[in-house]
Amino acid sequence: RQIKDFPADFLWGAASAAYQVEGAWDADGKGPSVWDTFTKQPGRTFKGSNGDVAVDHYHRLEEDLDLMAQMGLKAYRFSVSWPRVLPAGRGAVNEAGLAFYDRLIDGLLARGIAPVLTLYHWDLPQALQDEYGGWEDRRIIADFAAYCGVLYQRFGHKVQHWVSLNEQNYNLTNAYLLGTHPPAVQDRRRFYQANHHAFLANAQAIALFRQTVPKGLIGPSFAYSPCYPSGSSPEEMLAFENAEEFTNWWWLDAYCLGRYPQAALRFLQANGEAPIIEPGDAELLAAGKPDFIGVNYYYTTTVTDNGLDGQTLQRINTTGQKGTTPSSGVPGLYRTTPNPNLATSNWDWAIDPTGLRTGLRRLTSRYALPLFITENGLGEFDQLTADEQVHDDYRIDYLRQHLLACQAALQDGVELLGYCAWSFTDILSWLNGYQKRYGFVYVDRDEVAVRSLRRIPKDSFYWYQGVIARGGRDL
Ligand code: GCO
Repeated sequence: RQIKDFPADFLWGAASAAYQVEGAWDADGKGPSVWDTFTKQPGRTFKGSNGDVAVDHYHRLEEDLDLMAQMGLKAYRFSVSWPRVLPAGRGAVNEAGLAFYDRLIDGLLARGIAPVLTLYHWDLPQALQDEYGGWEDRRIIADFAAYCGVLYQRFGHKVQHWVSLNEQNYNLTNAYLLGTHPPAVQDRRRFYQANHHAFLANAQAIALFRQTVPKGLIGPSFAYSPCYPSGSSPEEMLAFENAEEFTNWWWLDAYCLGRYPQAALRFLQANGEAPIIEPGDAELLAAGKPDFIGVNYYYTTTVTDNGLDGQTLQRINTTGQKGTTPSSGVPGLYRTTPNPNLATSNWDWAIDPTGLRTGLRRLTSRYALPLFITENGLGEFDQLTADEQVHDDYRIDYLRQHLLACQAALQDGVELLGYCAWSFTDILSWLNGYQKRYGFVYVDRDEVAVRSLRRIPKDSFYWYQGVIARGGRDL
């Protein structure tokens, strides 16, 4: 059968996030973020790792840009650190912070690489957390819009692709249900309220974008884990529908349709967990619909209808043993269960390229929007050989299978703007330090020792270089 080619203007990319790569945590006037504070509390992360230095991208910008050019990247997705630009979260702008992103964006453009700018990748200014509890207060909506406005004014004429909020679902689930991201709360009501404010902030930022950057494209990046029923009984199918509403449609309907899915909303109202929705909120959500959905895809989730007790929310592992898939099962409605059909990574994440194809099709059917894979990749324990190579054939295999799934989805009629592999260099894993590596480029350091920070392209670097050069043909 005929294989559809990737579009000629397909954005072949790789991604990162400010806190995970920049380092320079207090350089040139940057204020602290909630992650600067949180990672320094005992027991929060693997071996107490933090982003003070990370992979020092802030000071090694030119070297990293040259590696991107060598690879032939068409797009690079990065995030801006809010407290680097606005050290107190609002008010005074730190010119030195903006200047760093000017150098980054100009350096990309000079090398023919399209910048994909993420406005928020979890590093909330500590000042706003202290002042009013960050996402738990409606003041965040105006403060986030003001911060975004600074970036639109400064970079709107040279950046076309923008990501609004990165993985609100994953970040706030960890922050307010599992207690593993700052502010480490476990409270379902506060969880839904914080999310409601984030939806409003997202919509406000997009509405402002329409006025300021009329030719740009913007959308949120969602940690999308399509659900499967564990079996075909009617009860299991109902549990599957419940899981889709609670883990996917709650966020994507709010972003794309401007409303919450009905059954989940009723359930939360009946349990006193629904967010307080004020007059005007629905109009604001309707005014801030995205141009595309950013899809961060790592694994599928399989669910069953077995009874649940509320205490079984799994915690993300920070001890260096095998991790667990973060779960937000809802008592009585569904519970996650391993899928016997799928192999898992060393971090227990189901490896499922076909699930990506299925997911892209579902999103297209439900929202009829272009899609942009803003993350996909494999976190593994990479080994540097004695002659300084990394033979990550497992990563090549993972990425190749997922690109084949993208190609099949294109064949199915999905509109796909691009694919940003996670990640370009190795990065600081938020909770897992440097034992869980994702990059095309190995970085010489670990949680304890910063070492040389030397960049060493892995086998996957040369493989992806070839894929891009061939425009995705002959995967
Ligand atoms: C990790 C995570 C991250 C996320 C990314 C989400 O190990 O810390 O996997 O790298 O994938 O930050 O947007």
